[in-house]
Amino acid sequence: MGNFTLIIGNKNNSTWSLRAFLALKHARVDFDEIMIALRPKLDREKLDKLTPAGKVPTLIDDNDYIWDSLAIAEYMNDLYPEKSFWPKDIKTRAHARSVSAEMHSGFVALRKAMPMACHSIFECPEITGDLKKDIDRVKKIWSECLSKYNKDGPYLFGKYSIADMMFAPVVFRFRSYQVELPKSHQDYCQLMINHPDIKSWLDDADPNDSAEADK
Ligand SMILES: N[C@@H](CCC(=O)N[C@@H](CS)C(=O)NCC(=O)O)C(=O)O
Repeated sequence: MGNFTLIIGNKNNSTWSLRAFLALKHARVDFDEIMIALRPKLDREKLDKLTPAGKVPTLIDDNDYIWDSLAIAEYMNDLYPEKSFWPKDIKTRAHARSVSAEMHSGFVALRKAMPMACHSIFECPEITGDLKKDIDRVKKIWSECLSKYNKDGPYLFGKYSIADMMFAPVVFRFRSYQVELPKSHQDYCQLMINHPDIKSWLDDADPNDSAEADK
């Protein structure tokens, strides 16, 4: 089923592309990739030519386009429900959807202050104001999830799910900017970095793609 092409940005930097890539990997489908440079200079012409919304990620399935990371993850869930993209329990699933939607629509200060560069290590910026609020909120979500669902497994909702995919770029941000974390969060970050699907993304990410775009 499916003849998939995933259009993505530079693997070292494109957080939204990483999430969609993880959804396709979790579905265990074959797919081609088209990479559009976001850094150091955005290839606007190619992006607008190949994607309906002028953004990555965009999935092409035969002649149909699905854009936006969460829509792509949901599409994989619809096509392959047996792959357990979301927790089975209805209340746990509602919780997982809530934190995923929160990640998808918020955390602007975190995104701005700590752009992803998977392979890089930077000095930690001063953690105050909205950045502190965002980091504290991620920590609260992780603490609640990891303590509530740890009987089912080591991921946020026990088994690996779309919620982990949505937070994967945060794992890299925390590592790159050396954010201090409690032991349970450090263990979660290490577990994510060791996940084979995340490793395969990292292996292809070019460390020379910097976090900052050319001005
Ligand atoms: N909410 C969208 C965000 C997509 C997005 O902003 N992608 C960035 C790259 S990570 C992009 O295409 N930027 C190019 C632009 O905005 O011109 C999603 O979840 O997929």
